[in-house]
Amino acid sequence: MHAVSSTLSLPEAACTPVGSEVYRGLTSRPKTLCPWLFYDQRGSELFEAITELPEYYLTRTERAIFAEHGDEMIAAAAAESGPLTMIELGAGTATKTGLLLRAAIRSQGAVDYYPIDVSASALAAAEQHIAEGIPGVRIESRVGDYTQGIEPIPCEGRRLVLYIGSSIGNFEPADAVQVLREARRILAPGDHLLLGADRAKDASVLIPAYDDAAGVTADFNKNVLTRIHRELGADFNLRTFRHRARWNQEQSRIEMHLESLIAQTVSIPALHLEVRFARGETIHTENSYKFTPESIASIIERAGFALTRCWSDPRQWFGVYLATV
Ligand code: AVJ
Repeated sequence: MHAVSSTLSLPEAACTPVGSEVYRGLTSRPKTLCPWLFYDQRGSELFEAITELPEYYLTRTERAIFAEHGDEMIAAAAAESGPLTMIELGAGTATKTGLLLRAAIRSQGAVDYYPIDVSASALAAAEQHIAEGIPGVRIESRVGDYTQGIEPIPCEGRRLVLYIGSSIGNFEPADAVQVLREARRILAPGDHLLLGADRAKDASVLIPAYDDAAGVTADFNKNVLTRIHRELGADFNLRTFRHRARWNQEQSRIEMHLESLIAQTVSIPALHLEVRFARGETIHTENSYKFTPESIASIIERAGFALTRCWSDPRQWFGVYLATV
């Protein structure tokens, strides 16, 4: 037997990204699981469905801001000296980016676009719908985890890094600063970051956005248990867990939890793990931070950027921030 594996007492599955995260999270107190676990194929479909829910205002509000101010955003980020090159972190299928790509094409005729995402299939979908629908985009996608560093991106003019959709809200503030610092490393003076971040608002608007009447967000949250069943053999009974969305006012974040409705032990064979739940105990599956203009400005500035402009919608529910290095 190989020396390294003989010293490890954990089974092989505990060394895969999913296995090690599930092991870490379900042996922690309180129990947690990282939001990236949501996004298997079914989870990605459920997220797309969430973005179309009447209660989930984020996606349509950000899109409306881009529709209204996209040309100004591009003009503010561009320089006389050359074309703007666009880079998108966590691009996914890049459905919202079209408005900004079109704005760039209106101003400079064509645009180089580098979407980065962990999902190769999402990037393939992005390439396909952009090639079909937006002539003038030269697209070169990159598969990878942008939080672990970004490869340099060549360009003649200036770079604009897009980090939209309030993905930044999944990180604790200190980690959010780190993520933006990673982005800043590939930028030169005069390059820009365009950040979309949800704004703090009344709980009566926030809670339904994360606990919708049709139950899509509940299915999205519970899908993580289905994934652990499929990939690690866990015998979760979905009927004994309930979706919970809470507004944590002190930390200015929505928290999603899965609450065990009974005292129970769940076994996860691939991890040689038995997980005990008390009745009412939860797995904390997501934080979605909500920002004031001041709190997001602080994160942007701690990451070494200077905030140059911001835009919002008439109800001031969502914010788009332009910053430079
Ligand atoms: C993709 C992280 C922006 O926090 O609103 C949607 C994910 N979770 N409904 C968010 C999500 C529950 C979403 N982000």
